[in-house]
Amino acid sequence: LRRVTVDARAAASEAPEGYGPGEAAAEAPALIVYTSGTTGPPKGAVLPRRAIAASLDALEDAWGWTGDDVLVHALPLFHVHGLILGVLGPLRRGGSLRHLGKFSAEGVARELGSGGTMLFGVPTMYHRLAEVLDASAGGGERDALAAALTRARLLVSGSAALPVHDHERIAAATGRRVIERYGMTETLMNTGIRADGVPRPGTVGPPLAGVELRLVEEDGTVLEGPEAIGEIQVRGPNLFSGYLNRPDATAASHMADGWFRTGDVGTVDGDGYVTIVGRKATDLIKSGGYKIGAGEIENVLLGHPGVREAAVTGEADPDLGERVVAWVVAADPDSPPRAEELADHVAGQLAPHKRPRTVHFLDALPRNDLGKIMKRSLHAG
Ligand code: MCA
Ligand code: AMP
Repeated sequence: LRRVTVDARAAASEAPEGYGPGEAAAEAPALIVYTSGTTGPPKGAVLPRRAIAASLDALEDAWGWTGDDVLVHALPLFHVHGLILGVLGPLRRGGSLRHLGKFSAEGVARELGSGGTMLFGVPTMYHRLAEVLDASAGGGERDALAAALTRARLLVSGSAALPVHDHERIAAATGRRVIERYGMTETLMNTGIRADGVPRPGTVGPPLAGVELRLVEEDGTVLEGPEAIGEIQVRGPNLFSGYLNRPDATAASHMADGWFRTGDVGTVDGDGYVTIVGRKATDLIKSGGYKIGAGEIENVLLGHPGVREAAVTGEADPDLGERVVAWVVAADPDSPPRAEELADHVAGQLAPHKRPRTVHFLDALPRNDLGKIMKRSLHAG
């Protein structure tokens, strides 16, 4: 690639007020990252410079992240994980990044085996690494991967829960523990296992420096103690400044005193380690680490001429964590659209990762007396 050297100081006179060289205002928006809700179009989370700096510096503290680190990953660069942690992180520390372009176990082995020090990934990627490590016939590929993972300084998983089974398979093959951290587009990073801390598979570690975290009951009661299960709320310099042009959604997501409602349900043990046990909204699906709103897909399916009614659910999937499943009543039951046609329709209008991986055709959707679709009984089916 051609290398372009930019003289930021020389360009200063052309920069708009507040965006020249040196530090722009801490509250100035740095990025607007879109995130799916349960209904309607995605919302733009406005992330100020302050939040990005605070979150990356908290990770520096937790992981001893320095300019000597060489980060390896294959994350998409349009989300917090790949863009903020995966690109701005190395830039802020003065370190470097080797992006694989497309995820592969072979690419991970190559880059961690030749100087990479840290690996960031979503659970689907670690699951795929565990599959290679497990393969008895893996031979050279398996051994090269095991050696590369063993050499790395830090293996970090986030964006969704890494199943304990995958944790254990990687530990058995490499003697190394993957550590988890818990974040969200609106809050950036909330908790994480420290590099010098005790890894505990299934937990996401204690709150990062500067982050306050509490559990709250449905009625607003703040819960205490290791037995408590409640909604995780967070407060700190890592939080976004609001949803773009959506004061209603911003207000709905915040408590009066600055606490943000994550919608995740968790517990906190005696050492402050947080475990995520579920999520309040059943209409949010996490597939391959991507957050996907069921309502958004239902609306697009309903726009297909072959579909009369549609409901979308998330079902457990060993590779993707959850997979998008569509339940469809065809406009003409005698000639329903093909499942691939519906998947292509969603992939074309929204994004390929939002396409249904399974389509079930039904004569009618189960509804309660108020006409609301009973999604839980679809799961049972
Ligand atoms: C397949 N493809 C299609 C179709 N079917 N394209 C169009 N129409 C179709 N019907 C294409 C896809 O575009 C893709 O192409 C290729 O086929 C494979 O697609 P897919 O099967 O979906 O990919 P995969 O291999 O299953 O992906 C697994 C993955 C991916 C690599 C783990 O899910 C991934 O990158 N996840 C990362 C998500 C993430 O970064 N989340 C962070 C959110 P092509 O290969 O050319 O693209 S931030 C967050 O959660 C917070 C802050 C946090 O805590 O981190
Ligand atoms: P997003 O809105 O795409 O940024 O996704 C944020 C959500 O991902 C959180 O609210 C959690 O539900 C989930 N998440 C992120 N990291 C983890 C983790 N380590 N374990 C479990 N869930 C996670």
